Amino acid sequence: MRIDIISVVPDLLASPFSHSILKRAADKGIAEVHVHNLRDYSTSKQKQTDDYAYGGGAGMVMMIEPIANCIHHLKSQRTYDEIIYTTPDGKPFNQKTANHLSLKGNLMILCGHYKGIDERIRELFITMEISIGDYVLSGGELAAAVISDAIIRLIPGVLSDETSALTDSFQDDLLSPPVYTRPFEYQGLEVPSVLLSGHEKEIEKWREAQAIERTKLRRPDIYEKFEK
Ligand code: 6GU
Repeated sequence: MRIDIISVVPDLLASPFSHSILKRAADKGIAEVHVHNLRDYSTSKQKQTDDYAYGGGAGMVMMIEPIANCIHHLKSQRTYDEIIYTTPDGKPFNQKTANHLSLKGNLMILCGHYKGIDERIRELFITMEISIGDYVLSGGELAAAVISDAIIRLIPGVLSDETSALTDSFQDDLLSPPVYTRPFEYQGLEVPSVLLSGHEKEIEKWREAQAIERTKLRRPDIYEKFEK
């Protein structure tokens, strides 16, 4: 997979992809992320990328030209499965969307900023608009990093234990059960004895019951779907 991210603050996106699982995915050649500085695609002298909003009001709007230039440039080099725009008014991102996108070959993500982007960019180029939650971020970069992380870790070969993405919270509409490591006892709290029993079937049953209990308690909205 290849993900191209377009941003006015590309430095914000350097770190998330140079560590741990995402770095390993890149080193193995499974998923490459390329960040593009929108300013490089501005043709104005001051490398302008935003302008005043028609109709007035506070906040600048990202201009069509630099974005269109950048998207045209990238599209001339390969075909994109989706051109995603990160925005608080997008479709709420979830595990189902992550699963769907993890099967794609080339993705482009345009990071929103300021008061937004000229509506015509959305009409002409964007195929998918994503929000990562009901709150407002100062820019779409962190959202793009979140989305990319959620997608890339699902690609076969990225996680060392191939099965571990399948047991994630949400993957079967349940939250994950609690986990423990050494020491056996800490401040009087002991590890549940079933986990030391060696009975694989019993352990599996316990984990399932804990997952159900936890989901019921913490996320009744998700539990409702699981019950059906
Ligand atoms: Cl995708 N972008 C911004 N700027 N804010 C958000 C968001 C995205 N998702 C939730 N809040």
